[in-house]
Amino acid sequence: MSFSLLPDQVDQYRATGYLLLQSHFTQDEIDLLRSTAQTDEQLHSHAFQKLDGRGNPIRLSVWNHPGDNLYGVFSRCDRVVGVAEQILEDEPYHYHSKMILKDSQAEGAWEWHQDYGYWYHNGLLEPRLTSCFIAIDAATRENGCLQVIPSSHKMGRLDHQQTGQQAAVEQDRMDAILKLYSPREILMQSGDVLFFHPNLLHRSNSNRSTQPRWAMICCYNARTNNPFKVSHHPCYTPLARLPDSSILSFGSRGFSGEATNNSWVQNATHQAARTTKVSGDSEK
Ligand SMILES: O=C(O)CCC(=O)C(=O)O
Repeated sequence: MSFSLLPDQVDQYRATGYLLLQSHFTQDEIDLLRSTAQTDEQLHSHAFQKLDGRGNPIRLSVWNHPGDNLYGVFSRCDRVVGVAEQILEDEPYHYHSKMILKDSQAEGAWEWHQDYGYWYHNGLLEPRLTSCFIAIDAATRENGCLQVIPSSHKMGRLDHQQTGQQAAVEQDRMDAILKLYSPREILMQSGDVLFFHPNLLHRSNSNRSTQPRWAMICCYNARTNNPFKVSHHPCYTPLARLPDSSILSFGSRGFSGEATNNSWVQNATHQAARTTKVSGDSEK
């Protein structure tokens, strides 16, 4: 029987802006994902660095379409797409996925931001998207787990400003938010997943540990929220869903095992896309 959320879990997502699902993937499935990613030259050669507000780099790879590779199987499997469909109450399509390569001792941090803070500029009229953070490694306080501000998605979209090479919530507003709301650390075991709303405020610290904290984040948009203009992320593209059993039967084929993959989002494009408009600009 395929996985589906209980009504309480949907309510929890709507109330807090996120939902943690423990052991959503088995250790065999996650071990396969980790070993495939570790040895995938294409994944690493397409990775780029972004600087945080203190000038420290974070490393990630971003791609638009789920290819004929193991990452594509994860992002198309019922266990993920089915939850996205329940959350969005609409047909989800793959907006993009990224591999966050937070290595041991990596100094880069993520600033407080909402993903819709910059996705808005891609022509999306509503924040009817959801992201699925798949913990490949355990995420701890020491290795820079995700931090969220529960229910912050209810603040609506906030203005962001360029901070290093990231878009971050304007500092005076963020200071005010932190006086009133308490961030929560999302501690995760490998195989856990976190679904979160695109207006949920989130960040993460640098990795001060000897353990990596890699994660794959798959982002979905609702079919009826198709962007009104072309951007560097796709318009509605039907998603070919796969049964959950496909993960283990597919085996270890990453980007390097594919003939070609033209859906990489390169550093410069991603960078430009995260460059935000200043407050009060004409897009408001
Ligand atoms: O992996 C993390 O800690 C945060 C990633 C993130 O916020 C993003 O990709 O927008």
